[in-house]
Amino acid sequence: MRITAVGLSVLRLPLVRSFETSFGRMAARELILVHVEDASGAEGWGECVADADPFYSPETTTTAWHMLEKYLVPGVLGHTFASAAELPATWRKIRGHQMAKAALEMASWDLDARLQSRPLCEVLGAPARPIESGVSIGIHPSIDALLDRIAEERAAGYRRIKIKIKPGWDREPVEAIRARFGDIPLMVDANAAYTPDHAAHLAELDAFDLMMIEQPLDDDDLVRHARLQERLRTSICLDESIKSPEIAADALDLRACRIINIKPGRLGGFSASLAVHDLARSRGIPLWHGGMLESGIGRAHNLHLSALPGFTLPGDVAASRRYFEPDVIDPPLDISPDGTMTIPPGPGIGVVPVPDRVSAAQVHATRLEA
Ligand code: OSB
Ligand code: MG
Repeated sequence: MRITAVGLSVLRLPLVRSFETSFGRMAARELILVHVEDASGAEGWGECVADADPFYSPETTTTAWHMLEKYLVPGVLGHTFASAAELPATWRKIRGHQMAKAALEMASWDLDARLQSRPLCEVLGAPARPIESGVSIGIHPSIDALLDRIAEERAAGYRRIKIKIKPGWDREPVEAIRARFGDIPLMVDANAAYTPDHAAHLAELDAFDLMMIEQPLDDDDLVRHARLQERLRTSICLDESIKSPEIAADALDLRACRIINIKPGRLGGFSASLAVHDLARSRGIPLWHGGMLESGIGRAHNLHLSALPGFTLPGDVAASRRYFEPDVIDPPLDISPDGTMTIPPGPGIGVVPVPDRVSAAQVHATRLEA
C-alpha cells in the first residue's frame, strides 16, 4: 500500500451519560478521527483515544494533533508499505505519543485489511468469534444510584461488572453490590488513585472475591505495585502502567500484576499490542481488552483485536448506545442477550463513519497529501 493522503478531524461527541473516574468527570468525548487513503483509492479509519485533558495519560487531543500533523503523517505520506506492521519503523526516533502513533497505525491496519478484502481480526491473526463484554461503571452520587445502574446493565446482558473506585468510594459500594447481587463477576478500577500507604485499606477488599483490582497506584510504580501485590490476595491488573511490551515484561518479572489490560492506544498500536498479547500468553497471564469511551470506529478496532486467543476475560468493549446516541457509525454496535458482541464482518474493521454525523460533530479538520 502507498499512503497518498491522510485526513484528520477533531470530533466532539456528547456522552449519553457523564462518566466519573478517580481523576474527574467527563461529559463529552473529544477524539481525532484519522482517514488514510491508498494510491488505489482504498481507505482506512482510525481513532485517537487521547482525551481533551491529560488525566488518564500525558497525551491530549491537542498534543496528538500536533504530533500527527507535524511528525507522524509526514513520515508516512508517499511511502509504500508491504504491511501495516512496517509503520512503527517510520517513527522509531520519536519518543512517546503512543496514542497519536496508534491512531495512524490502526487506520493503516484497517486499510491493509481492506486491500486484502479480509476482516481485520484475521489479518491480526485470529478468526472472528463472539466477544464477551463487560461494563465499566463510573462513580455515582449514591450507592442506591449505583445499584440501580448495575441492575440496568445486567438486564441488558452484561455479566461482568467493573466499578470505578477512589478513596472514600471503595469498600462500601463493593459491599453493597455483593449484598444485592451476590456472587456476580465483579472488579474495581482505581485509575491510580491510591498510594502505598493505602495497602492495609486495599487489603480489606480481599474479603469480596473481586476478579481483580485495576491500577491501584501510579503508572510509574511497578516496584510499589509488586510490593502491594505481595500483600493482596486479590489480583492486580495493570492498565496505565503498561505503556510498552518492555514494561509489560518488567511488570511480569517483578510480579507487579497477575492480569494485563490491553489498550492499543496506550501501547502505540496493534504491533505493540500483539507483542504484549504473545508475551502474556506465553507466561499464562490472562488478558482483557480495555476501553477508552471510543466511538464506533475505535470500538470496532477493539472488537477485532479481542478475537485473539489470549483475551480470555470479558473486555470493556460495550454497545454504542451506552456512550453516544447516535454513534458515528450506522448500524451501531450492540450487545447480544448472552453478553457477547459480534465483530463487524466485512473487510477491515467492517464499519465506516456516517459523513453527516462526522460533519455535525467536527470541531476542525485538515487533509495532508503526498
Ligand atoms: O481506566 O479503563 C479505564 C475510560 C476512560 C479512561 C480510562 C478508562 C475508562 C473506562 C471505560 O474504564 C471503558 C469503556 O467503557 O470504554
Ligand atoms: Mg482502567
